Amino acid sequence: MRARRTLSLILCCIFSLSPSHASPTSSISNSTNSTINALSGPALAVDTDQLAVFTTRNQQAGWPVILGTVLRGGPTNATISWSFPQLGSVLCTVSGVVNQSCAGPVLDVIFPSAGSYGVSITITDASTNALFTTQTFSVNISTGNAVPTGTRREVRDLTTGQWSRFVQAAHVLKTFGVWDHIARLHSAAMQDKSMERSASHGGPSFLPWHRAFIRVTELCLQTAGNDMSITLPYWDWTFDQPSFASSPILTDSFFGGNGDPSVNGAVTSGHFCDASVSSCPSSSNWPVPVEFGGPTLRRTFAADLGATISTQAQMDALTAVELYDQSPFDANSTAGFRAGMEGWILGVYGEMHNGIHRWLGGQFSNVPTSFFDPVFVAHHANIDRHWYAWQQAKGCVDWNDGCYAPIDDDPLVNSSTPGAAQLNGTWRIPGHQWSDHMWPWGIAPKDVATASIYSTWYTYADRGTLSTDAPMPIVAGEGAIEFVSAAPNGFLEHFVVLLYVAVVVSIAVSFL
Ligand SMILES: *[C@@H]1O[C@H](CO)[C@@H](O)[C@H](O)[C@H]1NC(C)=O
Ligand SMILES: *[C@@H]1O[C@H](CO)[C@@H](O)[C@H](O)[C@H]1NC(C)=O
Ligand SMILES: *[C@@H]1O[C@H](CO)[C@@H](O)[C@H](O)[C@H]1NC(C)=O
Ligand SMILES: *[C@@H]1O[C@H](CO)[C@@H](O)[C@H](O)[C@H]1NC(C)=O
Ligand SMILES: *[C@@H]1O[C@H](CO)[C@@H](O)[C@H](O)[C@H]1NC(C)=O
Ligand SMILES: *[C@@H]1O[C@H](CO)[C@@H](O)[C@H](O)[C@H]1NC(C)=O
Ligand SMILES: *[C@@H]1O[C@H](CO)[C@@H](O)[C@H](O)[C@H]1NC(C)=O
Ligand SMILES: *[C@@H]1O[C@H](CO)[C@@H](O)[C@H](O)[C@H]1NC(C)=O
Ligand SMILES: [Cu+2]
Repeated sequence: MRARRTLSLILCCIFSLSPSHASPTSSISNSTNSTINALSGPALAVDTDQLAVFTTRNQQAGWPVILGTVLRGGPTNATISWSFPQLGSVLCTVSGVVNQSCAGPVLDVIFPSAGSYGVSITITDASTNALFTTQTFSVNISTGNAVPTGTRREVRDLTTGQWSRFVQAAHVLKTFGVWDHIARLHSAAMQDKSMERSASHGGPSFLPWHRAFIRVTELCLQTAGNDMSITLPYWDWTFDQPSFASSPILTDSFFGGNGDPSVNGAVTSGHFCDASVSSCPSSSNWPVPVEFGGPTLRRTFAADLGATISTQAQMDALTAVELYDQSPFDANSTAGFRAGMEGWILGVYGEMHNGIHRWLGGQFSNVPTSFFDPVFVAHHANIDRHWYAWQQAKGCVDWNDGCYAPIDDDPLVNSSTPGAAQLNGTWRIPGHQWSDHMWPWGIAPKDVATASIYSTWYTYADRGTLSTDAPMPIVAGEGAIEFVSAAPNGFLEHFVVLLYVAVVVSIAVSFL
């Protein structure tokens, strides 16, 4: 007996209309307006009366540095141009769209090797071309991980101070456009699909792609909070079974509760909510772009009647699986740790990762919008924790012993593998094999799945291990409070024009 279930995904195809007035700016210089590293509040690269610039600190070579801006005053229609002299005519990922000219309020760029790189940013009035401000600063890129090994803890095990530093850092990223930049990338990763296997979901790279993705987020949170002790909290949701609906994680103490059906499912209280409703403090305002189901964060708990939450017994069974993945290496794989954890082996392990997304509803229930809900990082840190524990239990040091599949030149990938392409005479599923560059940053599974790498980045503390971690400022300075409230509402909309077309895709999920 096979039943069918349809998981609806809204795929936002992003067409960029890069502003035609965004021209190279190397001819403009104004040395009196160049300030290097005036730091206060979060660890900002620039912090002047006119402009604040966020830039990921402690990033290693080959990984993306995300840059975001807040203008204080200035033209309502501004042209924001960046240049990276040592990189030459480099392309950027602007507001989630790859390979754009480096213009716009938020973008990311990859510095290929370690060193100190100059960055200059010039802001002009788009209508008059009048200079508003120009700043230069440096970004220092390290050879490897430059952050002390962190400890990721269960949400409930954070101290009150740690939880509030995490919340505040998330709001700083929101203010600088960085959170939404990351969220748009998570959305755009859905575009690259072959046989429903995308760059990030429905295939072997599901686990390494998300490990890299949330690690970038973690470094941004540390920068925003000027605190290297900030780590991603994980949500051990099987622990909340059987009374999942009363999980304290889904209350105003942590990630907030259900949406209010009378206001279209908007979340109206807690740390991430719609401040146009009186029960939501203005400092908790968490707007979501309209094209991603905004303008508010929405949730509709258990509205998807088919959504189920896997149990601890199912999780225990899954973590005993020896094989990482197997043919056809997609959502139809009927065995293997990856497919089970993602939630495709329903009859044995339940819905795992997918079930949590569906049960919460709102933005979180659709892949292209899910990162706009901040609970994403705690959910995916938990998925990553289980993979990490699985790797450690098997003694994984690399792909050997079934620790990753498909490996490079894997004979299990052939002409009948869905979505396979013949490259240089070998059948491959691009973006998913051990050394393949994963979209969009070019980081490979081997860059995150080798024991010597991931075990030096962070470890996971068992649930119930109460934290005593002290803050570790990156630079001497105060908290980030100033930037949580300083940003004018809607400041992002003035600068970049993006057109989003929603395409509804259905993935048929078969289960026994
Ligand atoms: C540089 O800044 C000064 C001081 O505000 C201003 O007078 C001058 O016009 C600026 N130069 C350019 C080239 O915009
Ligand atoms: C971006 O450009 C680089 C270099 O031109 C190219 O190798 C890469 O495939 C491009 N990425 C995308 C997603 O188009
Ligand atoms: C901003 O200025 C540019 C150049 O003058 C113009 O084309 C564009 O329509 C303006 N955008 C807004 C939102 O005013
Ligand atoms: C920077 O430039 C702007 C616009 O030209 C000017 O109003 C401001 O005074 C300058 N700031 C400094 C510190 O020179
Ligand atoms: C980068 O390194 C240079 C020289 O080591 C140092 O002066 C500067 O403060 C550093 N910048 C940042 C943003 O850490
Ligand atoms: C899974 O198999 C079904 C047929 O059983 C097929 O229709 C579907 O396209 C397959 N999905 C993927 C992702 O290969
Ligand atoms: C392709 O690989 C699959 C899985 O390893 C295998 O079952 C199948 O027989 C192979 N097909 C061909 C044509 O080699
Ligand atoms: C293709 O194969 C040749 C011969 O084995 C090798 O030299 C070359 O590097 C390969 N190219 C790519 C892109 O893998
Ligand atoms: Cu997810």
